[in-house]
Amino acid sequence: MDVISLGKALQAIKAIKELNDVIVAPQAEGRFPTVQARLDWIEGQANLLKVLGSKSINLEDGVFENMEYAAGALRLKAGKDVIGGLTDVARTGIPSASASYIRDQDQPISAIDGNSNTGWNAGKVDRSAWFQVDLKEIYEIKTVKIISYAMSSGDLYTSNDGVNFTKSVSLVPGENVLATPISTRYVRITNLNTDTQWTSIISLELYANAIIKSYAPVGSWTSPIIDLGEGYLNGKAIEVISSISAGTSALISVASSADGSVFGGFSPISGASIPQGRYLKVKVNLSGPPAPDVERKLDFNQSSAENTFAVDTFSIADGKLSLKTGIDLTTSKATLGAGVQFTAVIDRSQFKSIEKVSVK
Ligand SMILES: [Ca+2]
Repeated sequence: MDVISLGKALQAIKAIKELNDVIVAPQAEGRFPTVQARLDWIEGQANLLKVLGSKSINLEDGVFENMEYAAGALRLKAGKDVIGGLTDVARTGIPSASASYIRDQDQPISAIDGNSNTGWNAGKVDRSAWFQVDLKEIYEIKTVKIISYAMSSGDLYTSNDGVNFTKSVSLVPGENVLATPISTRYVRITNLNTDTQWTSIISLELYANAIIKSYAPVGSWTSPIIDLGEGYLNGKAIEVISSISAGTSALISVASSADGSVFGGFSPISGASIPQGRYLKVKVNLSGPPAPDVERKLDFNQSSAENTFAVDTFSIADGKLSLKTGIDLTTSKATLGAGVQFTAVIDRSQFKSIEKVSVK
């Protein structure tokens, strides 16, 4: 993937070598009075030569830190998906349909456009017609809202491969709150019973918790060592042939070495000026926008690991986290005259004030 290209003298050096081969070759004898004159001429030509090509870097190789190569690009490493609030995931899906006839003005997209004045329409009664949405991810669908011109019932099929579909639930017009969420990537609606009316879907809404992709906030990629060749003269420029996603910052820097072993520090590319050396390494630092906040609810009832708090003698978590207003103390009992004496020790330093002491 040629995202980063080093404009340099490699091709030029090759050309010089070819030039040398020709000029020094036997058929060129006599053109120069001495070998030195011959070499002087070659040197002069080399100075006139311009860069003829470039050397590109394979982004799949190198050292990755919180970055990865995917879909032809360097990107920040994907993290754990963040679960968002309930949303109509059909709206961002890919709609399609099969029917013996579909009216030109009533294409599948119209069923998921959020507009109640438009719809997908098979144009006639067609019980075998189906409408489908590829949600592009597997979602847990909790509620299905379907509006048709005239349906009385329909069937919802699910699939994760878009090929093998299984009947999941029957639908009624309007809102269908599912007893058990349906886990699926593809949703297909068929057997729409529209009696004598056109088989159609004006609106299909599939409510599931949004899945928000998260990525490492920062990362870097360092290229393998780039050898500009034995005849290296000087690096001319580094060109970044790419686009950077909105919200992502990229810093590209270069380190150079004369021997391919000891490299200087990385310097950000500025204009056409790059560190000079036969061997180069390119480093890309990416940083993305802040990860979306995860919605978390804490109920302070010690019911789960996330909800478990270390409470001490004076604090309590029973649906809310609070300080105790009463402390039970261990007492000792002794006979005192005709009655009984209870004794307990209160550590006065633990309390701001003591309102009441009572014996149960
Ligand atoms: Ca619509």
